[in-house]
Amino acid sequence: MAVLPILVAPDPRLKTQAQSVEKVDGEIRQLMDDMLETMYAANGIGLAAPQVGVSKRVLVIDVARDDEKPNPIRMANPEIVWASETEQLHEEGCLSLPEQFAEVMRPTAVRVRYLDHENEIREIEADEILGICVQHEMDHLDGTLFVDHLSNLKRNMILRKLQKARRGQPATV
Ligand code: GNR
Ligand code: NI
Repeated sequence: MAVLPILVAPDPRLKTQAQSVEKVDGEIRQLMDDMLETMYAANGIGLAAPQVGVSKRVLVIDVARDDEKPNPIRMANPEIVWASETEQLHEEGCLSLPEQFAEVMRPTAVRVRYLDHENEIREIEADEILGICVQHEMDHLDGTLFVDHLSNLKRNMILRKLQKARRGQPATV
């Protein structure tokens, strides 16, 4: 297992469409486990492979609270097979946009088909924070950040704040 560096915007690797996985093999399983370790170390509830510089359609999620037992979810090639008509606003953050938050409108619930860590096809219906998180992570696989759902004005405000916060900080890998 390994904690990997998390890319921060603006980085062109966060804007890139990720490639499907042919099969969930030992290498992808290792990537999933490294991503989980990285996500837990960063106190995140989800992480997508592009955030660690890997352009593959792989993501991990754990929305269990600190007082609950961990519930890691590993997905490759996730697809939304159904989305509710109703949408909801919810405040989002992103490890690649540190300390920035905004309300994003998304379907209230989705049904997702994916390959699990044993290369088995699975489907889950996700709502509440899990539904939001899985949609947020799947966006990363298409090079989309939560700020891309906002008005140009709000997006630019956040990106400028981020640049200002980073100015003078040492560059990271
Ligand atoms: O840790 C995270 N919290 C979060 C909160 C609200 C909506 C989405 C998220 S995902 C984020 C981790 C992350 O950046 N995943 O890509
Ligand atoms: Ni994110």
